[in-house]
Amino acid sequence: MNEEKVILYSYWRSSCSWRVRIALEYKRIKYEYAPIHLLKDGGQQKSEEYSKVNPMKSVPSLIINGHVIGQSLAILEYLEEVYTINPLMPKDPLKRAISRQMMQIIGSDIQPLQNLKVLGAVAQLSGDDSKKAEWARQWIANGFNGLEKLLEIHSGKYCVGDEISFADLCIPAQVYNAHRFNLDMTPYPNIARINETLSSIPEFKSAEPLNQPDAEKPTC
Ligand code: GSH
Repeated sequence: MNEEKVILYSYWRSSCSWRVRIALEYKRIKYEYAPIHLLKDGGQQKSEEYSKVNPMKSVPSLIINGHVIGQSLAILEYLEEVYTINPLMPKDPLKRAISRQMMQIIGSDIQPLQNLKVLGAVAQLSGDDSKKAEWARQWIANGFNGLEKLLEIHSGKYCVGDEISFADLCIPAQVYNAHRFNLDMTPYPNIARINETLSSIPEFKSAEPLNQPDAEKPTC
């Protein structure tokens, strides 16, 4: 394996970067934090230089073992396969499938619809900036409705039983965004409970937005 410095391109408030930060902390992988400001300079993710790192012009991207990997869920899978210390998936194949099902509700069915560029398009097409929050709330609720049902069946202390898994890594950022867009969390007691439990785990704490070198005082 080509050992070299591990670099994470990240933005403090990026939900996809947040999941990867938790995994890096959890697996005790030391890394350099390379901030990409998603709003400054028209969005540094769109720069020519960064586009060469990540052709989708988004964070996170991880430089590791001589490779560049984008897409947060692909990064999680890589870390889990290569760094076997502190596993982030159960051994049981069914539990793994359920964890991925939950992870993809957030990673594929919610986050892409409330991403910065999609919210920008919503505002542009509707000609109404206030539609952004309404849109985001609608799609977060749509995903949370399904996720909450699955948690009623499968959760224990964490999303799938009592073992931390990929699904848990996706919870904090999505709940943070739910609050940011003023979604009423009352219908989601399991999501709120698991988020609360996760928030006291040191590796989850270190990955929080306000603990990142590029953190700013939230303005919205
Ligand atoms: N599917 C990608 C992943 O999981 O990594 C999504 C990445 C993504 O949407 N990242 C956001 C971003 O960079 C931050 S959470 N947005 C920039 C933009 O919308 O211009």
